[in-house]
Amino acid sequence: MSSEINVMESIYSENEKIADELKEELENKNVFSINVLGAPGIGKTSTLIQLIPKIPYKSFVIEGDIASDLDTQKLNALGIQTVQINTGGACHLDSPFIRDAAENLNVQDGIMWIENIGNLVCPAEFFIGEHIKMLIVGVTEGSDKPYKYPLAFEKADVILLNKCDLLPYVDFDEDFFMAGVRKLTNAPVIHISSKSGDGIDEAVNWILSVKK
Ligand SMILES: Nc1nc2c(ncn2[C@@H]2O[C@H](COP(=O)(O)OP(=O)(O)O)[C@@H](O)[C@H]2O)c(=O)[nH]1
Ligand SMILES: [Mg+2]
Repeated sequence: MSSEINVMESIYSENEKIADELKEELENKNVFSINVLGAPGIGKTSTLIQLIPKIPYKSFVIEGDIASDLDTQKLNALGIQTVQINTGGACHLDSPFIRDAAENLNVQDGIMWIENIGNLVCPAEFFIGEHIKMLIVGVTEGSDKPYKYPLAFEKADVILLNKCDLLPYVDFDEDFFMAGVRKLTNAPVIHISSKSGDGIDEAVNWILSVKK
């Protein structure tokens, strides 16, 4: 048992060490990095497609998926410089993956978006050199998610509540959701729809207000 703990501790600390170095390298290159977290299908790629054209800086995207390069194809077709990471099963991205991908993208002077593997558990646990974590949740997931997945909310610098165009059709208890969120964090919660584009300007303004 204790050797298991030691191995886990050394995996975490090696990841953290590389993440710290990577963050410094990114700052030297004037790159601001955003780690995008959220469940599968919640609209991470759709939100990037809405946000990126409205950001007055060059964007670089790292797409994390267990398999396939479908999102990368989609973004590249829109002229967004994107590189794919396939973890082959791992449930989160770690900093060595990101360091290699950033080198591959030759990032400089801009924003590096990292679409993490779709889930609300492991990606929240790993610092991967980012400046901020952007959590995307949705009205279709149910209002109990802050209660069930607290770490993702606690770690988020901003929370985008997506698919608000579907509010009339789903049972989403916003008061219950917000009460759960506010027990964990004071991070802003921005209502968006990546289908209609509602709320995207507010999200862009928030990102620009924190960008270094
Ligand atoms: N109605 C609605 N559908 C959305 C919205 N955002 C994403 N979707 C749809 O949800 C599905 C998954 O979106 P995607 O961006 O691929 O999610 P990801 O897996 O988190 O990257 C797609 O069919 C999108 O068109 C939204 O705000 N409203
Ligand atoms: Mg995606």
